[in-house]
Amino acid sequence: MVMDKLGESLQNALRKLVGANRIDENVVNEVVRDIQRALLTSDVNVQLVMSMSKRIKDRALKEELPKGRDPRDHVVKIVYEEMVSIMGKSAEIQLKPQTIMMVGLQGSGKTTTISKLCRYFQKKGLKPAVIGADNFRPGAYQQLKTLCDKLNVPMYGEENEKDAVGIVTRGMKSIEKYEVKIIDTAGRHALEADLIEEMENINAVLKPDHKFLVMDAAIGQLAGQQAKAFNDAIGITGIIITKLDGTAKGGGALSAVSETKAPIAFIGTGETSADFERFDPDGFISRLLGMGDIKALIERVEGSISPEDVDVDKIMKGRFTLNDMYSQMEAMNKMGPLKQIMQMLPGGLGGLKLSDKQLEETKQRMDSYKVIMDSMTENEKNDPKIINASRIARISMGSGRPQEDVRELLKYYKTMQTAFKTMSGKAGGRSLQKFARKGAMNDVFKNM
Ligand SMILES: Nc1nc2c(ncn2[C@@H]2O[C@H](COP(=O)(O)OP(=O)(O)OP(=O)(O)O)[C@@H](O)[C@H]2O)c(=O)[nH]1
Ligand SMILES: [Mg+2]
Repeated sequence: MVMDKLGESLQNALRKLVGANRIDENVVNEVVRDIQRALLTSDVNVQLVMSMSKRIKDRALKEELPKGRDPRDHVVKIVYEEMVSIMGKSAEIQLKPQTIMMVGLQGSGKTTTISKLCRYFQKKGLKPAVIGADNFRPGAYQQLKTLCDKLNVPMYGEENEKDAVGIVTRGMKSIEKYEVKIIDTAGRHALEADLIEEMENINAVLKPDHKFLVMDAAIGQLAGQQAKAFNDAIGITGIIITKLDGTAKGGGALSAVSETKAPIAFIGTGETSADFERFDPDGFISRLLGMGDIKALIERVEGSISPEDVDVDKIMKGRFTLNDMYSQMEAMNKMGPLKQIMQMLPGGLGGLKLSDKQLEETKQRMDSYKVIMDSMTENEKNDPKIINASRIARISMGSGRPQEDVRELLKYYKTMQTAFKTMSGKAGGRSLQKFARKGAMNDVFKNM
């Protein structure tokens, strides 16, 4: 994963939170300290880290807990929101014919990023073409040509021609009929007068819709100053941060540009044209925090899981069928890797430490249960009582699983059914609903 060190430290911090018995000042302070350390190591600006920590603490301890929400989830949500708020904004990219000029310092990744952009637009059904206007670095023409050839993208260039503006003018005629025109320009080791002048000249003839500044993530928070300098010089419409895969300073680069006017358009996460994605702060942070889709997860924990997923009413009446169990497994699968869900779930499960091997076995077991259930009839799934020895034999044949696996599934189903029945007898609706949502999965693990 990109920025996995930062991700790991943040996830460890959140795990403490999720595993805590209750949320109090001590827990919040400890978690915030961990988050601070993680962000500072990732080169996020100290001031930014401090003001964010203060907001997390204030909100976690003072904000009124929305009705029915688990305090742990509330704090997780606060951390998530505050993390999103310190990241740069996402730039809008329209899927229509457009001209894009690439600028940036030497070696920042402009040329490589062009091939990534071509692939991005190709996949969106738009035809890209490229002009190589880097007349500064020897070999620049050939590098771009090779990348474009791989993607079957036409490239206009003039080897050994020194006049970049001339190349651009002639190039624009040559690739006139293409929808997305991308222009590569030369990099320099610093933003000097001659680079600014060349950018201005190309800018003047090209009048591009987008001017993308390409920056290497390894510069960390210096990305802020660089973005500002380029923006002041020619006006940037979007930023592309590259090489997020190769540095621990990515957090610094991503957060530093949030101060500048230019939003982040894309991020580069590797050397091939596929290692590229639109920058989306929400998705990015939720992945970084290891939450898969944190929103879905929190909603689930908050109790708003969709009725199709688990029919709580039915379960409350004591009719918990194999179909319900199946839906529950499906719902779990939809939510992403088991491990992430476990880390997120409050109470019991969050504290249950299962090894990767155990988790893998559990997942395989659940997958196998699904295969077995696929070989059952609707009647059998709705009324598992009727599954006798001959039916077991048939289901085993149909699913290609040993009969003992079918028996084990039925046994597991019975355990859960009994648990539901007991709950609906003793407890009120709320606790049963909670059980239906979380507790049942607890059983999955305890029984295995
Ligand atoms: N790991 C990794 N490497 C990248 C990424 N983007 C670019 N690179 C590498 O960075 C190096 C420089 O990339 P270029 O695309 O040539 O950079 P440039 O800005 O065009 O360089 P100049 O034309 O010399 O200014 C190459 O070795 C690329 O493979 C990325 O997202 N991840
Ligand atoms: Mg280049």
